[in-house]
Amino acid sequence: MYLQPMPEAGGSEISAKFQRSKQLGMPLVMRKFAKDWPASQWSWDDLCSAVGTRTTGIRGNAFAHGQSTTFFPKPIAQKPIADYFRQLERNETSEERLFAFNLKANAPNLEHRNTHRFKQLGVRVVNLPAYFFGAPGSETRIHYDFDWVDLLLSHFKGQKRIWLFDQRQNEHLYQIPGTVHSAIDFSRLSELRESYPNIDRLEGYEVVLEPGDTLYIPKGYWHHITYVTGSFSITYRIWPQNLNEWLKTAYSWSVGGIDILLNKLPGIASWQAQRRAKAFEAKYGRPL
Ligand SMILES: O=C(O)CCC(=O)C(=O)O
Repeated sequence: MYLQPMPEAGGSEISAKFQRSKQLGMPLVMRKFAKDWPASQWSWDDLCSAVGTRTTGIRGNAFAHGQSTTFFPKPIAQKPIADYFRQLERNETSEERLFAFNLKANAPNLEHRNTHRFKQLGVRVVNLPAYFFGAPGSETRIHYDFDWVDLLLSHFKGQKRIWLFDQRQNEHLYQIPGTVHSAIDFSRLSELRESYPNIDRLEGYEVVLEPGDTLYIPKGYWHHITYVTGSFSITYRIWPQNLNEWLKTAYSWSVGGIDILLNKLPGIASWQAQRRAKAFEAKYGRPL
């Protein structure tokens, strides 16, 4: 696997470099772009008192729990959110994450308005921030977002390492047919090299995000996240900007929505799993 450093921009060059990256569909780290956002000031104490005694479902390592094709991994535990935040503050190693968490609903007294901050980049974002928390050692498994939109991920606490791969890498990633997921459990990458030899041909980008950085993830880019320390980020989606983009996003939501509904019907999920396993074996000559 070959990973090159993610392209970067800082200070006054950010807007121009972002426009160029967006045109080319290339990722970009904008160092310190979000350093003045309210979220940069939140201490763990602030976060704990803002969520009060609310509890939530904590996600884990999807592969370890046999959920490698589930869109939203199922919770592995229910716990008070403040207790989880204290674990992150103490940097306790675990697989525990909050994935696309709705902090806005759980901590309404914090200042969550950020959409205006992207004017400098010349884009409008959807006012639906997704919050991502993770303990050191936890991972968000490799995937790309099914709705085919550009993402802006701003990072506020701790450090996390992100690997990005473009759509030309789909076969090297052993994409599971009909999903936005890969068959490879990246937490066991070195053990899996022999069974998945295409891993050695993978080419992508790597960055370690620091508080205040914002990462532009172009549509269709695979992302794998390793939490280095207890940390959190907020992702916004950029509104589609032309008819083509709207059509592709609308199509992805319709197909994704129908898929989610169909999978609730008895027998459909296991039938889908069998179909995927067959298609995977036909494509890669090895079982899923
Ligand atoms: O940071 C993470 O853990 C996941 C981020 C992600 O998947 C996203 O922003 O779409």
